[in-house]
Amino acid sequence: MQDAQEAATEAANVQAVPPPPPPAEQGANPPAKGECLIYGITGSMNCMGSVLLVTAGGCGKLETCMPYQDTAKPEFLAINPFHRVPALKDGDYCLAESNAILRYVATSYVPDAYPTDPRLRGFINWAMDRFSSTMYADCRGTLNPILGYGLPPADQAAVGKKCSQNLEEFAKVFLKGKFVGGQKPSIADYKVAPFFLCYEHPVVRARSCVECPDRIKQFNKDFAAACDTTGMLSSIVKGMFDLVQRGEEDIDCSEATPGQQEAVKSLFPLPGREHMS
Ligand SMILES: N[C@@H](CCC(=O)N[C@@H](CS)C(=O)NCC(=O)O)C(=O)O
Repeated sequence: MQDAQEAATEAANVQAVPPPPPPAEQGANPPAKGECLIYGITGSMNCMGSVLLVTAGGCGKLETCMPYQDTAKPEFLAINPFHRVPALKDGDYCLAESNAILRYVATSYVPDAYPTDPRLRGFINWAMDRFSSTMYADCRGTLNPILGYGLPPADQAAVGKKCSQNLEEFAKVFLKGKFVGGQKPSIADYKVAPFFLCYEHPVVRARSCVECPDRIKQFNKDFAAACDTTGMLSSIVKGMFDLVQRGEEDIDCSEATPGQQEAVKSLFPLPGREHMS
């Protein structure tokens, strides 16, 4: 039986235990080990940065979610009421918008991709903001029409030229090192890499008048070597645009890899994709 001294010691120990956390709010108890689900499709370059980051960081995976179809279902709207992919679920925590997802995943599980040094972090954020606020518009006028999301712009040559100039300027300002993050890829690199790889495909030059700068092509090689070691991104991008190049009328996926088939399937039968931005 317990004597009085043992009981007193036990009571003191119990009191020393910190109080329980406040009642569960969304995200109050993130799992110790990341098992992030990235809702989206491989055919969406907005999604691929997050998919590549969780894959490289070993902290999550893609959960296929078709825009305009699955994104309208109540179970998806509970994750992202604004419909769009990518969206993230990490335990009971939900998040959307590709930049927010990249920041959350890196801060939680892949810290090397989002260094805490305020100056480097500021530079990385600057590159991400530059892409989102200005260069994403270039994608709408160059990549999206090729993939069937909307009509080509009235002056394709002008839009292609502006896009090429913006790529040159991005390279001059942000790619003084190997990556935006310096020697190591950062979340800004994950953000832009899927789009930059698309710009290198010959069909984008032929149809959208984009001249992909050599520095961007070099970045694509470096990023593939560092972050796309399985070739997931490169095979999907090549597969999609090769198939587009062969003609939308007769898309034969029989020789494509399963990843490419999934990417292509995710592109062509989308109802309402012309409204996609
Ligand atoms: N600004 C958003 C853009 C996301 C976006 O445009 N997603 C498209 C697919 S690429 C989408 O989910 N469209 C479906 C819908 O609007 O229902 C981001 O960076 O995450």
